[in-house]
Amino acid sequence: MRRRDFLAAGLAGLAAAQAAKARRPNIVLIYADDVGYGDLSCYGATAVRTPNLDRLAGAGLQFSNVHASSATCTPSRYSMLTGQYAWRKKGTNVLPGDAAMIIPPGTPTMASLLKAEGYTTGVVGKWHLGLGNGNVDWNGEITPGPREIGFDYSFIIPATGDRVPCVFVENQRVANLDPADPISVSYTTPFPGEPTGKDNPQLLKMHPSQGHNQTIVNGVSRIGYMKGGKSALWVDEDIADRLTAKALSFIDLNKAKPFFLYFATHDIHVPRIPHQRFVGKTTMGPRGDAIAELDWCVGEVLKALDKHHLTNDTLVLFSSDNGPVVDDGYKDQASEKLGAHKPAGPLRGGKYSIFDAGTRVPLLARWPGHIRKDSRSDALISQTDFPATFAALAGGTLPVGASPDGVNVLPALLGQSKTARRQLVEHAGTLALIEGDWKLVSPSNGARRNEATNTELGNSKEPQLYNLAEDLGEATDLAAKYPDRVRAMTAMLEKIRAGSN
Ligand code: NG6
Ligand code: CA
Repeated sequence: MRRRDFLAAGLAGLAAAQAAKARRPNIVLIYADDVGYGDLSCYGATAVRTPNLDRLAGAGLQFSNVHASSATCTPSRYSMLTGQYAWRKKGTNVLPGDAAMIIPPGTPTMASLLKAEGYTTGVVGKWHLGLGNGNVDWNGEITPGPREIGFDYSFIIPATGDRVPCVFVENQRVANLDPADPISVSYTTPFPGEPTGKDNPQLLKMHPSQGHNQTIVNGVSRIGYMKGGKSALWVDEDIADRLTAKALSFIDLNKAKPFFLYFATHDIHVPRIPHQRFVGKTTMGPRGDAIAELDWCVGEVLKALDKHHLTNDTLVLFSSDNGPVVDDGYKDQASEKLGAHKPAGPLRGGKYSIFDAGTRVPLLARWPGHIRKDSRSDALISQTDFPATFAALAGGTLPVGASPDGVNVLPALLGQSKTARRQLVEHAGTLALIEGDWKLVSPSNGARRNEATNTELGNSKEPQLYNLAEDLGEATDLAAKYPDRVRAMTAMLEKIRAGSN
């Protein structure tokens, strides 16, 4: 080729590459907390209406066989961000609010992979992956944090709504902190003079049913002790508004270039204290009203995308970090007012459980022009697949060692393929393997039930085998009937556990 032709070809190639890059969608991942498979009206709920989530479902693809990696928050989030099953890594169980960050800086995450492809990345909402190196000074810069694993912008609840410190951390500094009123946090020792739920129940507007009886913030006692930071303390009733406002301003500020927003709502985790606007929206008390509030948050994001004419250029995903729980430690009438609502829909178990309700969660995906509206998929997908899938969507390749347990499920996510994974591991204390229609639960010594939350955990000293195609509710254990299948699936689970997928 002559030099001029060579240059022209090169330029054309560059233009094509740029055009291809220009078509890459923004990604908004809305990640709810403790929302069960039966909690949304598009998944069959009738006691609560979720019109915005239903609109999202109707404009895109609704999945029926998608799993959080684990039946609690921290491990699910760890797996979803890194693409590595959390059960492979020690220290990834539910964390206290003063824990060190469990994703080492530099680990490839869904955020860093997209950042490497030119996306501006942000996280707004619940973090619960630890911050700092183990001895956080909440009054200075908190590092490492989201920035060190690929987020350009962060506005986070450090752990959970029920754990101290009850403050937002924006770009790794406590937001609205008055330096004259520094924050101290301890998970072992109360601060003299600071009221606790245990000793001052008369100060509470919501009482614990289990634990949650330490420092009182905004009339609610929490897990852990804190003092100081008065101007920075959140007001539970305003959390959804505060987070949604930050999510919308991130979209507004970054609308000109590809962006990735991980919007991790506080709803519907305890303490469930929705804004007055949502109180009484359902007959189910705070748990139902928190679902209505969550739906509002989703609606605000969809409206903002419409307003900025970004709807057709944005892949919106909605999912949850683990299954549902009714009483999770506060007396909020969730059990009394549940009525006929089935938070797990047809599934057995719930949050904390190795039965399917622990990890099988809603997933909605919308990208007009790319995902057919009003479609359904029963492809088997793990949230652990998101990093590899997002990287593929952005046109990137995975660095060696990145996302070791993730699969690129882009064709299934866009509805172009009906199938995704062949198998997947569920985690809730013990492990379970789903392979096609079958599910094997590994034997364990864990309790069968959690009496405090009234959950069937699903543990048994014997292996259990279920046929999910015929028995989605895991009512009939077929292990005794099919010992060969139990043996084969046990061997496969061992192989995966040993590290080869
Ligand atoms: C439990 C808490 C529960 C919730 C959960 C973590 C008690 C009695 N229960 O230990 O309220 O915080 O941890 O939830 O303290 S998660 O969704 O963040 O995993
Ligand atoms: Ca959760």
